Amino acid sequence: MHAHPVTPSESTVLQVGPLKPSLAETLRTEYGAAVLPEDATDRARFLTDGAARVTAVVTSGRTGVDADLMAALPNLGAVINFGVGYDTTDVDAASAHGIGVSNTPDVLTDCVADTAVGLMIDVMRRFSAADRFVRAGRWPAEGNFPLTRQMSNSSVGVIGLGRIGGAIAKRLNAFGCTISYHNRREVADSPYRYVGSPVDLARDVDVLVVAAAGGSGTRQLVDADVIEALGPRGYLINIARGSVVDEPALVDALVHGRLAGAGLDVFADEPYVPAALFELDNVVLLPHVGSGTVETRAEMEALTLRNLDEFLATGRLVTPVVEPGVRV
Ligand code: 8YV
Repeated sequence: MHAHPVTPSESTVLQVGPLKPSLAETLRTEYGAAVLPEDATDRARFLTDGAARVTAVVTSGRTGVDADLMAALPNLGAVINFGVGYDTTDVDAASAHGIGVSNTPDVLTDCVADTAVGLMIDVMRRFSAADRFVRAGRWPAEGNFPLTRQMSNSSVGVIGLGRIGGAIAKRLNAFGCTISYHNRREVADSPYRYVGSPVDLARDVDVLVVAAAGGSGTRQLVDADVIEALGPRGYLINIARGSVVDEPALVDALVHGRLAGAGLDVFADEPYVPAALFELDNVVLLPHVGSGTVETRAEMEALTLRNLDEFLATGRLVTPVVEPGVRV
């Protein structure tokens, strides 16, 4: 139970964008939260009547809060994000206004790392394609499924050796993989080899795993040159954000056999996936499910509410990425 008193007339928690149904329900019943209307006219009316009462927003990486919405909410003190990635929220604008931003780190690390390993095994061993082969009745008709590629003992480059990248590396280490990485900065005391550029990393490895945060700093970090360097025997895994990869270049390389395959949980324009990929058996396509287990989503929900409770009670956040009240 979250014992926050509901005082909508003085201060309002605002839900921006769809949220996990149980979280939306708790926000509504226990915090008296309002939901920002999607429709532009309704939204304008809501903001005219109630913008000044909003002190905290709860949103997710799917929606976020842009600079315009922040400017329209004069008493906003915190954007509380369900999810570790907050690239849809304008953190520079938040800092400039002294608006805090929190996310949900750590609690989803294991599930997202599991997803990366699952995608890597699936695309290299072609399990999903082999499953389709069995279901289509092709085994009796065509005999053995074609041979695939060994995943264990392969060499892997991780782009972004943060919490999730580190958890992926740890798992792959147990599979006998040789791990190197590229990161904004070399990670002190890392057991893995640092490579100064994504192209040089891609040239060296069988598999490139994208685990870097999204946002302007990593936009198309994996560009056409990186994909070419990975080459026709290379695989790309992305569990981070579609924005980190030049998606048209990736699709082109896959369609024309200049890349061996890809395992993708994230896309540039979700929920839309380039239709050209549907035709290919050397890609595994997931609908952004990396953190999507009952256990992890419950922990993300609990951490979101802990941030909200802390903010409403003390003006601080439990897991801030931008501290509230500090104008930068
Ligand atoms: C989704 C994720 O954000 O945490 C992240 O950054 O990508 C996922 O966990 C989650 O579905 C909420 O949008």
